[in-house]
Amino acid sequence: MLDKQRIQIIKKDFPILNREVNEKKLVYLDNAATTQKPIQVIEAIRKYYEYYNANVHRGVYTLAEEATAAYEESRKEIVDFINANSYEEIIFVRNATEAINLVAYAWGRKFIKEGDKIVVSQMEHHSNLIPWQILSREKKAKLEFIGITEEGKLNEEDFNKIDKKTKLVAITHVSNVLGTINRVEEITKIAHELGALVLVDGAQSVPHMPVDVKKIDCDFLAFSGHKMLGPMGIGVLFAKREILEEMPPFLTGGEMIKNVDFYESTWNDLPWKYEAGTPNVEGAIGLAEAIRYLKNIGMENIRAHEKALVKLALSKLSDIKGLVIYGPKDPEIRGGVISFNLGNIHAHDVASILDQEGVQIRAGHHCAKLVMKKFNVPAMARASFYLYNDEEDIDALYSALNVTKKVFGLD
Ligand code: 7TS
Repeated sequence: MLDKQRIQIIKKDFPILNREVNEKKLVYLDNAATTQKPIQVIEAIRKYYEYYNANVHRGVYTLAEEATAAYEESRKEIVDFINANSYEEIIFVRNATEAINLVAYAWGRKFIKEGDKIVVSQMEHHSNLIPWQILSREKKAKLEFIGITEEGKLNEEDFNKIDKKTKLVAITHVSNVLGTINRVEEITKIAHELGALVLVDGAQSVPHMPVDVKKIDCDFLAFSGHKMLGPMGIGVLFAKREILEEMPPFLTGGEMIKNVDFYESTWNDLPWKYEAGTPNVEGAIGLAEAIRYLKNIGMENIRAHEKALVKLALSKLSDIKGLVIYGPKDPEIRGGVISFNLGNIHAHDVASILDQEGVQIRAGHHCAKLVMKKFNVPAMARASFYLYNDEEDIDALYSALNVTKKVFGLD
C-alpha cells in the first residue's frame, strides 16, 4: 500500500475530496464509474483555455500551432503509456464505448462475413457486447460466449469456442463488476494461433495497472480518460498500424480527408483518418496531464496499493453477516472493485443509506446484465477504489454497512 504520508499528499491534489456529503466527510468509492480529478489536470485544461485555445491542424498562426503541438504531444504521452509503436496507432475518441464502436463499424463492416464467429465473454460491459450483437446480426455471423465460473472467473473450458471460424475475440481485461483480472495475454495467444484478432476492453485496467500492448499483443485496446483522472469526453482506441491501414474510416467529414473531389475523396494519414471533425483538444491535454500524474506515482505502485486495499476490504467486510461478495477471493487476480449484496436489501437502498453516511458507491446492474443473470440477482452494490483511497475509507464503508443493517433490522 502507498504509505499514509503519500496518500495524504495525493489527497490534497484532489480538491473535491475536501467537501462534505450529508454533513459527513466525503468517501468516494465509485472510481469504476469515473474518477476524481487532481488540480494538475484542472489547471492544464484551464491554462489551455486561458492561454492558447484554438482549433487544431488547420491554422498557421501561433495559437493554432501551440494548440496543435499540445494535442499531438498528448498523443505521444499515450504511445509511451501503453507502449504502442507510434502515434499512428493512437486514435482519440470520446470514450471506451466509442472506441469499440469504431472497431465494430469500421473493421467489422469490412471484415466480418456470414458464418464468421465473434467471441466475447459473459462478463462484458454492455459497451463491449451490444456493438457485437448488432454486427453479428447484420452480417449473419455467430456471437459466442465464454462463460463465468461461480468464483467469477472466465470459464477456461469455453476457450475452445475460439476456433478457425473466429475472426474476433473481444474481451474485458478487468471486469467492472467482479473485479476479475483476465489473462488477456494467454487469450490473445490462443486467438492469434487460430487467426482471430483480439480487442481488449481496457476501461478498468489501463487506469489501474501497467498495460503494455506489445506484451499483450492485442490488436485493439479501448479505454476512457475519465476513469484515469482525466476529463470526460476523451478516450483512446489503440490499434495496430497495419490493421488501421486496411480499415475504412468510421466517421467522415472534415480533417479525415487528403483529397476531395465531387464524387470521390481520399483519406488522411493515420491516425487522423479516424478523427473526423474538431477533436476534443482540452480532453487530450487533460488526459496527458493525468497520465503524467499517474506515471509520477507509478502504475506498479497504484496496482500494489489497490491490491492491498482489496485484501484489507475483503478481510474486514467478511465479518458482516449476510454480506455476499461476488468475484475472486484472491487479490492477485482482482482489481480494486468489490461488488456485493447485503441480505435481501436492494442494492439501491444500501447505496442510499451509505450516501447518508457520506460513502458514495454505485448500485444497479453496472451495465453488465449478463453478470447479474449469472449470479441470479437484479442488482449489486459496488465499491471501487483508486490511488486516493485508504484504510479509513474502508473503515467508513464497514461502519456504513453496519448502519444499513441496523436501519433494516438485520442482526
Ligand atoms: N468497459 C468497461 C469494462 C467499463 O467498466 C466501462 C464503464 C466501459 C467499458 C464504458 O466506458 P465509457 O467511458 O465509454 O462509458 N463502466 C462503468 C461502470 O462500471 N460504472 O459506470 C461506468
